[in-house]
Amino acid sequence: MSASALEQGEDAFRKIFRLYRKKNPPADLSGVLEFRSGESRLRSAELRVNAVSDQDAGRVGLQPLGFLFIVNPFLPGWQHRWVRQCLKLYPRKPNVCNLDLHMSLESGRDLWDHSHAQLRKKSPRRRSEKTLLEKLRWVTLGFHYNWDTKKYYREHQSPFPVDLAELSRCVSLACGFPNFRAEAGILNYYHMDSSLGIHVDESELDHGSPLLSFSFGQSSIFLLGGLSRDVAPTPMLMHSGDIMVMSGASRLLYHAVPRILHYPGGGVLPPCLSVPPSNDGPNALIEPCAAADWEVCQAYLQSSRINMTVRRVLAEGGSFPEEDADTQHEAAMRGHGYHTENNETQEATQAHGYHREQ
Ligand SMILES: O=C(O)CCC(=O)C(=O)O
Ligand SMILES: [Mn+2]
Repeated sequence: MSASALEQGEDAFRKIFRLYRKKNPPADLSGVLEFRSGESRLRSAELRVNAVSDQDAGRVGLQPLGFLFIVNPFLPGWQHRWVRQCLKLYPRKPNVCNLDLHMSLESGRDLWDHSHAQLRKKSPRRRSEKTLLEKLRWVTLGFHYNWDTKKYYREHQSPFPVDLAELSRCVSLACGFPNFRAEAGILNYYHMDSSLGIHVDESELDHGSPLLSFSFGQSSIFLLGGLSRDVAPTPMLMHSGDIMVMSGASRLLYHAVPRILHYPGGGVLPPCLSVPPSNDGPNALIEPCAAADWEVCQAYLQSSRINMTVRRVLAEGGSFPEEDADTQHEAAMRGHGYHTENNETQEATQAHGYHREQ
């Protein structure tokens, strides 16, 4: 990109971010990669259980796998189950979410209990007051990411959900990463005006493991850039059920989500949930989503997108750097809502923890 195109403080990535962030008039999407289109720039591959590892590929001179995009591999009815987990189960304690500090729920009630009746009842346009579920912005799992210090702490962790760990194990294995371990998860909850700022995920102490990303609900434009923000990013469409694997050289690339959009055929899941039991493996880790639960999820997803990223934090045999235990404890508590910061301010400036790009 020519230097003259760079306004002050405007790098190549931010220029593209702003282009796609714009709603009036909306950006022309003809340059955005659509993996379902079968266009010639893209090579497609089936998700294979015995895929080659980067290490093995390197031994025979094949380029490493790098960035992988898997077009929705979920069986009918299964995206619904993951969506239900993201809305009903994962926001529960001991997991951590952006509403922890500000939530004064009656004892025994959680976000779902609090919101489901309201959500089911009315269309978003007719609801003046947002439900708590609609105010949910992020949930952290496993080693809880600290948004203030941008670190993980040995002391601040809870058990990683077994079902999501197993999904992650299967996907990473199928992509040739047998050593992946789900140790931390960040779930991002987006609405139609949300965006995720330009960032690199480098807080994990092991960058040798891939980062797995699962998307559900409305579609989004995902920008994948380079090792510096001076590299103009490639825009691509991400739809419900799609999985991205950032591995190898792509693990530390700049990326962002400038727009959530209603894309024809992209984000809306079919209403039918009744998966015949014969289609359900005998050992299914998560139960089907009940019709009543799906009504709530569906109302939520009409104008929302959910993304789960799963990360390995520690290298094989690795450990957290030795820090003074008090410092660690204090830092772990800070940034997770144990201090009295105003939620509105926090939400406005830090909707997803990554700073907002305008
Ligand atoms: O929502 C997405 O697709 C990206 C999420 C992401 O980059 C993150 O959580 O670090
Ligand atoms: Mn990221």
